[in-house]
Amino acid sequence: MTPSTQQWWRTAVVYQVWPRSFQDSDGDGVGDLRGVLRRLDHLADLGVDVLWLSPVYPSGGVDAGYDLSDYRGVDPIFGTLADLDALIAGLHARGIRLMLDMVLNHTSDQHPWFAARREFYYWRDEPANDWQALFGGSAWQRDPARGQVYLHTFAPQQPDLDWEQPQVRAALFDVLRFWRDRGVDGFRFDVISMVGKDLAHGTPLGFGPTLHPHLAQLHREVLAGHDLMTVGEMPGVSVEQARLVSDPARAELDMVFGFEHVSLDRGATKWDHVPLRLSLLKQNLARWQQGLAEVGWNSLYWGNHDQPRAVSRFGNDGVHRVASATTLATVLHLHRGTPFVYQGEELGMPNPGFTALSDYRDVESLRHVAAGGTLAELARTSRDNARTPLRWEPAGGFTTGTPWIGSGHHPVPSAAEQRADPDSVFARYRALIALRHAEPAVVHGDFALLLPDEERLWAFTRTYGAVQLLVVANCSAEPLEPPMDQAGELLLGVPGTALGPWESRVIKRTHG
Ligand code: TEU
Repeated sequence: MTPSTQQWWRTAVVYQVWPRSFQDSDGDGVGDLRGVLRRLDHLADLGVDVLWLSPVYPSGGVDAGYDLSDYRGVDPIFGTLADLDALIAGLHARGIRLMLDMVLNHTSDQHPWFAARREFYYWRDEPANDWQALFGGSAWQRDPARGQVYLHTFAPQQPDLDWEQPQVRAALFDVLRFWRDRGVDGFRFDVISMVGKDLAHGTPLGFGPTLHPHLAQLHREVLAGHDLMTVGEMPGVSVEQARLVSDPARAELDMVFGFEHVSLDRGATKWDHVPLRLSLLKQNLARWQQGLAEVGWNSLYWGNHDQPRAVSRFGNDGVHRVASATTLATVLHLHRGTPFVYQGEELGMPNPGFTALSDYRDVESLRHVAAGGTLAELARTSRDNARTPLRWEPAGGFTTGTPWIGSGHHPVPSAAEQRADPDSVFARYRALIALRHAEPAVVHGDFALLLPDEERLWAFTRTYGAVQLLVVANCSAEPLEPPMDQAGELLLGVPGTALGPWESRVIKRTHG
C-alpha cells in the first residue's frame, strides 16, 4: 500500500474531550472551553494530532449536549463562540487540529425547527412501525396538541430529522460549511448510519437505502476540496459497510466507528453481561484489519463517553491496573488505523464504582432504572462510568466549585504525577503516539494475527517492506511464556522473553 501524504489522518492520533468533565475554569462545577484551553499542554505533551470535542452547542440539556437546540452557537455553560475561536487558534498554534461533533440525526425538541419547520421531522397520524427507542419505550411520541406522533430514536426530547427532505439536508450542510469556514479541521458525525431510514421495512439500527447517496452528497457539498478528517459513528456497522463508506474512491467518509468489539461482552441488550473471551476480541479486530486492508480505513478505540472505562472492562483495574491499561493501549495502538484516546484513558482511569442511584446523571441510565434496571447493571455499563472529572493534580484541580458529578471511589495518580513518571500509563501512551509518528510500519504495515485461539496471549505482526514489528501481550493476571522468537530491537517494554501479568512488548526486526 502506498503511503499518502494527503490523508494526514492516517498518521494521526485523536484525543476526545468530553468537555463537561475535562476542566472547569469558572467554578460552576462544569467543565468549559476556557478550561480546555488551559490544558492544551497536556495534549501537546501526550503528542496527539487532533482534538475531538464532544458537543458544546446550546442544547435541551437532556442528553449531555447530544440534543442540540442551536447548531451554530456555544452553550453559555461552556463559554462563547469567541472561546471556541480561541480554542481553535490555541490548538493550531500547537499544531493540533480540531474535530467537532455533529449531531445531524436529530435535534432537541427545543430547537426552533421543531416548532417552526414541521416538515423537517417525522410526523405521522399513527406510529409508522413498532420501533423501540434506544433509551427505552416506543420510538414514537404523541404530541397531544398536534394530535400526531413523531419519531425519536433516542429520548422523546430528541426528535429525528427527516433526511429524505432535501431542505433538511441543505440546512444541515449549511451548518457544516459554517464550521468548516470557521477553521475546524474535521467532523465526527453522531449516529450518521441512522440517516436514510426505511420506516416501512427497516429497524432503528438498520442501514437505510439512502444512506450512501446522502453521504456522497454531504461529501460533494461540504468536504470535497477541503482537507478535513471525517469519522461516522455507525452502531451496527459491518466491516463490508465500513469498507463502502471509507473507500476513498466512493468519496463518503474517511472512517467509521464500529461497535462489534465493544459488544462482545454484552448479551441481548447493552445491560446484559457475558464474560469476554480474548480470542473473540482479537479475532474481531483482526477481521476488521483484514477487511479494510486494501480499501478503506479503520478507527481504533477502546472507550468514549458512551462506554465504560476500558481498564475496568477489558483489563484488570485492581493490582494490575497500570500494567493492563498499558497493555491495552499497546495492542490497540499497534493496529492499523487511527487511534482515538478518550480523556482519562491515558491516565488509566477505571470505572468510578458508583453505588447509589443519586451518583448517576445520564438520561439513559436513569431511564433504565425507571424501567426496572438495577444498580449493578449501572455500575458495570452506565455511560457515567466514563463521565467523571479528570484529576489534574493530587488535590484534584478539575473545579474550585462543586462538580456536577462525583469522582467515585478509585482515584488514580493525577495527570501531573503521571506526566513526571516514566512508568505511568501516560508515559506508555506518549511513547505509543511517538512510535506511530516515527515508525511507518505502525501506520502502514500489513497486519497478521498470531495464535488466534490463545485465550491469554495477544500476539501479532505488522510488516512494512523489510521492517517487521512483533507485538506480544499477556492479557491475564498469570505469567506466561510466549512460544515465538522475540529476537530483535526492543521498542517498548522491558527485556526478557517471559511476560509478567498484563505485560507487553514491541520488538522490531529488519530483514535484509
Ligand atoms: O451514541 C449512539 C449510540 O448508538 C450509543 O453508543 C448510545 O449512546 C448508547 O450507548 C446506547 O446504549 C451517540 C452519542 O455518542 C451518544 O452520546 C448520544 O446519546 C446518542 O448518539 C444520541 O445522540
